[in-house]
Amino acid sequence: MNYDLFDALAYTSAQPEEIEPGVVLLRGAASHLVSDIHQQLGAILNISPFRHMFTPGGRRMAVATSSCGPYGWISDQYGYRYHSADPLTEQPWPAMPVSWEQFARESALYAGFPDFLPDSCLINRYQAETQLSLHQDKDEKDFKHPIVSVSLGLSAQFLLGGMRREDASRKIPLMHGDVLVWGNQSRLRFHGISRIQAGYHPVFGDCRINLTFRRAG
Ligand code: MD3
Ligand code: FE
Repeated sequence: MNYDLFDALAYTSAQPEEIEPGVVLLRGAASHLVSDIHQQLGAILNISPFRHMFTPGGRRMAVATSSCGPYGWISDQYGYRYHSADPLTEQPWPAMPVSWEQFARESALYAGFPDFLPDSCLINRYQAETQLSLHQDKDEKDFKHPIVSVSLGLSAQFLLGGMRREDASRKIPLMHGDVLVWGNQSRLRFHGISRIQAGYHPVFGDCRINLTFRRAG
């Protein structure tokens, strides 16, 4: 599949917004890729289905996760980390679809990160009433690489915090097709997702799906 974000953005009215230094919001930028993503996601989840991981402290996570690409994010009694095999199947994670990787690279390039080569895509599923509390993403080896996130299905209120947990956070609505790229001075910002409201999305049904493309290793 041949997808060009630069072409796609030319057809959408929304302009890229730098909502904080190092955080670029591309409203609706993934819209053209939705049916491709939906189809490929089905194939990925047939190999590595959604599951609820446990925190190192033994709590079941409300967000269900899977991954694709060379590395997947895992959490268990030994900690949070990236691993090259799915602990559920003990097999490598499903391959990252070429169209996804291409899209993540183009989004990063658009936001000013020309050398982004993702080696992991974490797939999060939120059902109604699920939230993700404020945290930092710091399990990756090198924070010079950005993270690209794609929101799909039900909308969410994204909480964009500061560099310290106690800093005030801004609420930003994230809708189906929205893309966020964050890096540089914002790479270690605290962030989270407010409780998801029940609803029904024509393609993704009763949930919100978020893809985050990362350079883990
Ligand atoms: C962080 N996921 O998987 S991604 C995660 O929507 C995670 O599923 C959330 O946090 C989700 O670790 C949010 C989007 C995001 C966007 C901008 C940020 C995270 C950010 C800016 C700074 C720090
Ligand atoms: Fe995060």
